[in-house]
Amino acid sequence: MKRISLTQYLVEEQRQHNSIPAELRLLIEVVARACKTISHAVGKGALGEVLGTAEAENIQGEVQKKLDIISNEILLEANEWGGHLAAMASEEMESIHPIPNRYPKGEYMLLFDPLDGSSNIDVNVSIGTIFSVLKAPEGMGQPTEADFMQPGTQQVAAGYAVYGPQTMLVLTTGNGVNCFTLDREMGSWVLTQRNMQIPAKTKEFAINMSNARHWHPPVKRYIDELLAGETGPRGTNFNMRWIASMVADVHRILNRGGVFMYPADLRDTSMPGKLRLMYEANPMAFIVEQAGGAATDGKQRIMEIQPHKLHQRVPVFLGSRDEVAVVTSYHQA
Ligand code: AHM
Ligand code: MG
Repeated sequence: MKRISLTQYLVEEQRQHNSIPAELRLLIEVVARACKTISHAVGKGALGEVLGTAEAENIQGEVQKKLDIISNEILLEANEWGGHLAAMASEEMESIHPIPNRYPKGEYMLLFDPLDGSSNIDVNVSIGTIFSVLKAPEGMGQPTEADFMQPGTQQVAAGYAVYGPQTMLVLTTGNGVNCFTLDREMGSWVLTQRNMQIPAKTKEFAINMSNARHWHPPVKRYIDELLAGETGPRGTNFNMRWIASMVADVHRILNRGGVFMYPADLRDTSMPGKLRLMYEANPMAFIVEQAGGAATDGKQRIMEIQPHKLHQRVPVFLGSRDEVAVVTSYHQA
């Protein structure tokens, strides 16, 4: 098999479709390199003294794991000096991170969840990094949070790395979804799946069932129907998977279909749902749509939501098109 590296893929993509400007290509390569470093730290586990809890809490009041902080620093350091970025924002930092004055500034803005699936870090279950790239507004001066308030449709690239039995990078620049596997000996990303497609139909769903008593009626109705099996209204048996790492759940859905849900529930008042629009929902929605799937908040396309704050949370329903359509229609009924 002829091996195509991430660099070769990006260069050829740029030549054929002109869809990846050189600056964006370099930016993606830097992010991919940072993910390689994170993968290395994750792989060391206790031997690298990276497991366990740090003494800090993040902006959401969540206890930070050591690897949350290490991954955040790796991404910041890797991306600061390249000259492609105007600013960054991270799930782990309260406010945006402008590029320090000692470095040139570029025309892109990078957002990331440095280590998603934190509850799985210490138990050796797949975790990941999620990222999203926006263009800086024309004539932007000193970057502010307002510059980031762009709907997901404005993303120029999005991707995730999943640190599992294999480390993989899944990427879209708006021209389909491709998957690269990290060759750990060579230290390079090798194209292993082209043009990933999510089957429109599925018999598999993913939701944290322990929240069932708090769900709103449309979600309860939808899940009840799935659970009723072949004698119920859906006339078929559904299977359930819940990894509690969004990257790993989405990766499974990209490969064999399924529907992933993290709904708002009765406990939420000001902050609906758990997942963050800018670091989790938008990049995953872009990837899923580019793979022929769908992503809504129950009412509208996630990528059309106008953000109003950096750490905004949203309900998420994504994956196989037909199932997302059903659960979304129940919210409209
Ligand atoms: P995190 O960014 O703090 O790791 O939280 C996000 C994660 C998702 O990866 C996952 O889908 C969800 O939280 C799991 O939540 P729960 O523990 O409620 O099942
Ligand atoms: Mg996270």
